[in-house]
Amino acid sequence: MRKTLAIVAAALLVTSCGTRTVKKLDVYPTPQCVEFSGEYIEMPAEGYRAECTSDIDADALEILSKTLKINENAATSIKIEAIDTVAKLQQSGAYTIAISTEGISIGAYDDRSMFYAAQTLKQLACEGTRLPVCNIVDYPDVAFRGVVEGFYGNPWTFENRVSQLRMYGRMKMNTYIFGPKDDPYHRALWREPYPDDEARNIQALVTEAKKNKVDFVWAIHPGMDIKWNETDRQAAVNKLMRMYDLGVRGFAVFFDDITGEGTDAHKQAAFMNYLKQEVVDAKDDIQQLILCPTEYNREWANSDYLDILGEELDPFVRVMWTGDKVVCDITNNGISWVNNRIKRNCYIWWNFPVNDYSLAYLPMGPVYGLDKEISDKVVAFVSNPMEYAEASKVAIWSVAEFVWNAKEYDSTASWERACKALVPEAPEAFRLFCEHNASIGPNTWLYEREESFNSREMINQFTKSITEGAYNSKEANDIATLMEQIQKAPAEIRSKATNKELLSEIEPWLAQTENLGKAGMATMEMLAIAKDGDAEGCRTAYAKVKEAIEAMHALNRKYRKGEQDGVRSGSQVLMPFIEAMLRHVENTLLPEQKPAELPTIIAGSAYADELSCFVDDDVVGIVPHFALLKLAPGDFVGFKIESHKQPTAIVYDLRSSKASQRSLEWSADGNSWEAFAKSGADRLDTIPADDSAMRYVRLVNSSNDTIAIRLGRFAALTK
Ligand code: LOG
Repeated sequence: MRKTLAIVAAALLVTSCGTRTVKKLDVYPTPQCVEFSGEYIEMPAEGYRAECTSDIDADALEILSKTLKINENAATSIKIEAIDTVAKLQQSGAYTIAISTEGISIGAYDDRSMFYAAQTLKQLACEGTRLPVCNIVDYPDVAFRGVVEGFYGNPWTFENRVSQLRMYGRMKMNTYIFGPKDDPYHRALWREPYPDDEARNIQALVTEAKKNKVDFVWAIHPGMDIKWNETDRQAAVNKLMRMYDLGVRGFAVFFDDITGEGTDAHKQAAFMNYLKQEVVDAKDDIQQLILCPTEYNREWANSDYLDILGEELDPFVRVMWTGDKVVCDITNNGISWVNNRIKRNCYIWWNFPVNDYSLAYLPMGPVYGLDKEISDKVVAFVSNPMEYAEASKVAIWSVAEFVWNAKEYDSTASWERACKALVPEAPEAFRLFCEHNASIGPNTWLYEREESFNSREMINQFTKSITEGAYNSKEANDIATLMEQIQKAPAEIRSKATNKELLSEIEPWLAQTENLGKAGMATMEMLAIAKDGDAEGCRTAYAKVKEAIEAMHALNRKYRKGEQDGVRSGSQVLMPFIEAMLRHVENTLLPEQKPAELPTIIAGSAYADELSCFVDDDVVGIVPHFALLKLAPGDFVGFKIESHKQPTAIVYDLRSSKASQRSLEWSADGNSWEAFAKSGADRLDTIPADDSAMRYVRLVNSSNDTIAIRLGRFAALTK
C-alpha cells in the first residue's frame, strides 16, 4: 500500500544514482546504487527524532527503534518521505537512504520499502554507534523473489518455516510458496480442509510472513485425480476460500508430475480462469495467482500445450518454468523461448538446492549457472530447496543476492558470506564442510555442481606426479594438512554452532566428512611410507586406509533408502583421489592386494568401449552414461559381476526407456540367458535377484525398432 507522507526536507532525499561506490558497504543483498566515501559519523547519543506525517509500518519501526534510538525531543531527525519520481523506484520494496551529519532521510514507496530501508539501516549500523555517510538508491531486479517449498520428502516443520520467513525478510525476499508434495492437504487430499491445529499453524505462518513483508502463497496440487466437472471446480474454490479465511492472499495451482485427464491444457486454462473469477475477483486483495504447468520445462515441451496456455490463460495468471530441463542452469535464451510461448514473462521455479532426486548428496556449494540478463525477462524467481530447511539457507542466501541485484552478484563471495551468516561461530570449518559437500552425484537430470574447487588443482597435480613416480613433499604436506582440516571441521562445527536444527539436519554428512578426512589422512601416511619402497610398513598403512573407507561404506549403508544411495561426501574429487592412491600402491608395492577380479562390461552393441563399470561397496554396475544409447533390435548392454559376489537386486534408472521395448535378463555363464521374473517399471525400479547362480545382467532391445535410452543407473546390489 502506498503511503502519502509529507516531504520534510527534500534536499536530503536521493532519488537518482550518483557516482559509483568508492568503498563497499557491508549490506546484502548489495544495493543498486551506493555513494560512500568511507567517512563515518557517530550516532547522536540522544537519538533521532522521527519526522513523518503518517504512520510508519510497525515492523519497520520496530527494527528502526532497535537500530537507532528514537527520541521525540532529539535535535537530529530521521525523515521518512514518499518516493514519487524515478521510475525504478515506483515499485514495491524500492527505497532510498541518505545519511549525513544533518540526519537520516528515508524515501519509501510502500510498507515493504520502509521495511527494507530499516533492514539496510540495521546492517549499516552494525557496530551500534556509527553510521556511514552515504546515499543509497535501491530496488529489486526481479519483482517476486523467494522460495517454493515444492520438493518430495518430509515437508518443513512449522519452526523451519518461521525461521525461513524471517530470513526472507532480512534478505529482501518477498515470496514464499507453500507446496510440499507430501503435505496431504496440498496434493493427495487436496479437496479436504486442514485439521484445526494445522489450520492454526498456517494462520500463524501468514502472520509471520506479513511481519516480514513476504507474500504467503498457498499451492494446491489437484492434477492426480481431478475431474473436469462442477463438483471438483467447486471443491477447489471452497478449499482456496478456506485458505483465504486463514489469511492467505496468494494462490498457486500445480499441475506438475501428473498423467492422464489432469494434463489437458484447455481444461487447465479454463480452471485457472474460473479461479481468477471466483476467488481473485471476488476479493480485492489477492496478490498472486500462479500456475505450475504440466510441461514445465523445455525438454518436456513437445506439443502445443504451452501455446494453448499462452492464448487462453487470463493475463493475471503467472506461469512457472524450471528452465531447459527439470534441473538445470537458467539461460537467457531458454527464457525468451518460453516467454514467447506463454505470452508473458515466466515465473522461474529453480530446482536448486533441492536434492529429492539424489538424496545421498548435500549441495552446499556456491550458487551459479544463472544468466545475469534474465531479470528483465522473468516476473519472479523462486528456489526449490531441500527438505533440510536450515542447510538450504546457504543456497537461498545467494539466490536472494542474485535476484535483488544480478549485476553485482559474485557467486564465490556470496557463498562465503552465506556460510558465515549460517555458522558465524565456526565459519571456516563450515565453509570447508560445504566445499567438500557440494556435488549432487550421478543423477537422472545430469545436473552437477563443482566440489572441492579450491583443492582440485593441487590434487590433480599431485596425482599426476605420483603416477609418474615422483613424490612432491611440499604438495603431499599441503594435502595432508587439508585432510586433517577436513577431519577436524565436523567436530568444530558440532561444538561451536548454535543452530541445533542445522546440526541435526547435516549430522550424517558431518560424520561422513569426518570419515573422509580420516581416510585422506591415512592415504597421505600410506604414500609417505610407499615413497621409500617399504612394502611391509605400507601394508599396515594400506589396511588403515581400507578400514577408513569401510567406515564410510558402513555409514552409507546405514542411511540407504531402498535403491537410493545413503550419505556421500567428497565424492567428486577427494574420494576418487583416495581410490586412485590405493590402486597406485597396489600396482607399485602391494600386488597381492589387487582385487582378483573386477566387474566388466558386456555389450553386444557399438557401445562396448564407451561404457565402464564401477564397484562401490556392495553396489556394482555401469558408470552412469548420459549420452543417448541407441540400441538396434537385439543389441544389449550389461555387466559381469565379480564371481565372489552374490546379487540381491537389480536397480535401474533408465530415462526414455519403455519396459515393453526391452527385456532384462540374467545369466550364470554369459551364454544362456533368462528373463527376470518381473519386467519392472519403465524408467525406475528395483527388481529382486535371488538366483545364486546369477553372474551376468543385461538389457536387450526386444523390440523391432531401434530404441534410445539413457543409462542413469544400471546396477546390482550384492552381498
Ligand atoms: C517436481 C518437484 C521436485 C523436482 C526435483 C517441478 C515443477 N516438480 O520432476 O516437486 O522437487 O522435480 O526433483 C520435479 O520441478 N519433478
